[in-house]
Amino acid sequence: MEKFEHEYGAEQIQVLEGLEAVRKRPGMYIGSTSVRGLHHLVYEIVDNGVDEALAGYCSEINIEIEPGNIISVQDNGRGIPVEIHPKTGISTAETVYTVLHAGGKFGGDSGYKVSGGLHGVGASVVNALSNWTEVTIQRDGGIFQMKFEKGKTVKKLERIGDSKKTGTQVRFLADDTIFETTEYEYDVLEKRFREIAFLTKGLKITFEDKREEDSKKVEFCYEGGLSSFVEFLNKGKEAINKTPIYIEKNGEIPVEIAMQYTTSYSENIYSFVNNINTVEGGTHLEGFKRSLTKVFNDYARSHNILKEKDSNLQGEDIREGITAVVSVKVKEPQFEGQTKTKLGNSEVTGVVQSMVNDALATFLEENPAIAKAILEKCVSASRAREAARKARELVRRKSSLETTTLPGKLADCSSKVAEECEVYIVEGDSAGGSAKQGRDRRFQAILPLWGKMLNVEKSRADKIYGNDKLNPVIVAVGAGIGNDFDITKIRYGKVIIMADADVDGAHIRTLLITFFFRYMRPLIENGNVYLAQPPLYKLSKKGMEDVYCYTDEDLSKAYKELEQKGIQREQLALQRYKGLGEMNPDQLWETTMDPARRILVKVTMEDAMEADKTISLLMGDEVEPRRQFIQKNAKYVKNLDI
Ligand code: 0RA
Repeated sequence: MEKFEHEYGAEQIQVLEGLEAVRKRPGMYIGSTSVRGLHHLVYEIVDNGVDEALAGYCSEINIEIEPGNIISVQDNGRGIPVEIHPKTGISTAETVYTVLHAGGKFGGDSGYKVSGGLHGVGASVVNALSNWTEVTIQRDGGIFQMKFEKGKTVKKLERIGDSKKTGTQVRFLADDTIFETTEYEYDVLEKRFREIAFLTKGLKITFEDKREEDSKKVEFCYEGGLSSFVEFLNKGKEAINKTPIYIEKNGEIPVEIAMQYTTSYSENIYSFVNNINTVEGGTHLEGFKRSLTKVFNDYARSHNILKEKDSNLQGEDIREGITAVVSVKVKEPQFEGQTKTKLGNSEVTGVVQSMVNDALATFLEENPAIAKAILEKCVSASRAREAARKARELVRRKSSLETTTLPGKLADCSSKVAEECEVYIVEGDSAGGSAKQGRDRRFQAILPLWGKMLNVEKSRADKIYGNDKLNPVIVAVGAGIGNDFDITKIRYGKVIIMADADVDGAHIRTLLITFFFRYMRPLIENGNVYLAQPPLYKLSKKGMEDVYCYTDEDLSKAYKELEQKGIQREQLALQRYKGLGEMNPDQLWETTMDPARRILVKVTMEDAMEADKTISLLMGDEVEPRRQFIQKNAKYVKNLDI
């Protein structure tokens, strides 16, 4: 066989064993074999191009999804070196693709490999988990190419032509015997590439999806870097400082920060380490927050905004309405936390803190009007916090005096063991009624929502307590809100949002998720919030058990399966559910509430951030982005009353 014409030396055997280990335990290298893991393959390859850009040699990365879910990533960097590597006796390029963790070590000393990190496992892992990989390098006046199958070299690096350009192109097809799916999600990739472009000032990234007839193409390039990122995040909000405050320092630990205050009340700080979103924060974020608190308090004192008798502004007062992105590059990052997205390196705190101390203090001195506007907002936040505390105490005092403290409409469950209890939050009285009758009252509670939904965007904590729609949710969950939220006090292990599968349902879902994200964040971080999935269709026929379908794909699958059993489409009655209210209590139990049969979707932090952004866009002060959003989503938002 041609494939195995060369003999294996000891080095090569080690290589094959290494990649075999990756194929045996892919999860250890890329997290999982779900669609997330699949996307990680792309990020891994793109990261290599980003590293080349960070080293100053690459200005453009072109990514394509070709028909058949083949990924192509082309950069215009120096090209992976092609000469024989002294350690392995094969080309450096082949070494990079076949030796585990070979990325930086074999590639020279140009500060290579700072991006990545979380799953910065190297191109060899992508190669091992692909049906085939093809690498084409332009360098030293030539075009070189090599090919692999499931990690094994099937065509060694060979010069196939001439070229005056330089760069690297990688094409690969993920192995469908390893991944649950090999279908890439355009939106997920697009979002990540935009993020990378924001984080890598000046780098041009193009992304084209060629899987369908009419291909989609986007181009990202931000000369403003993180400032552009912050402006993007604040689209739809009214800015207090029109130009984001921008801080950059390229020392031993490079730090880049942009921040902008808006008239909103939420705090949106995103942090990154080596271009990875540190969702759980860490030492870099700690340094930033400490500095903010110190610099603004110092300024307020020295400019007599805080009088001697006044107590200091608290961190949360100073962060109200802030949108910031903090990005650091750390050589050997230690990631901690549940999802390994919390930076642990203690040396980073001081570096960020002292840098922000200097830069921010200078900025405030040079821009007194902006300093004044921001501090006015901080002071009013601190007053609101005080008012909220009083409102809360009032609620507490009331609840200790009254016997029935739970909301009147709540149909509670009989169990008092939180872990086994669930509360269904249901929009609409008729659905609430069906849910109450259909539930298993031992462990399922029902809270129908009524009253007017508060615009979470424009409200501070003191208003939230008083809102007739949200207050019952707070009392039912039983663990407070904001800084007082205490997850050990929750009365239900699962908080399940049950809304219709239509536009209004989507609206209430988004609002509730945003509310939980802003006021009970640990509930989402801890995975306690779920979405119920009511069916969209029912297929029925006399003498046959009803078949419920939750998506359009489900429906066509069901038709096909029934056809194989000899039941034709024409014999079936199709009911399309427009709302939960159309189901009787038994049906609701069978399809949406019975733990043995229902589908629950856990709300992740990513979902929550997305919801938060949608709400900002829909509820914010500026009309233009809202109009644009509605136009773009016109087919979904027909009945949305905003
Ligand atoms: C190390 C050294 C050199 C190039 C690269 C890495 C490199 C790797 C990748 C991976 C994807 N695209 C890439 N582009 C460049 C070259 C060192 C030199 O020319 O002196």
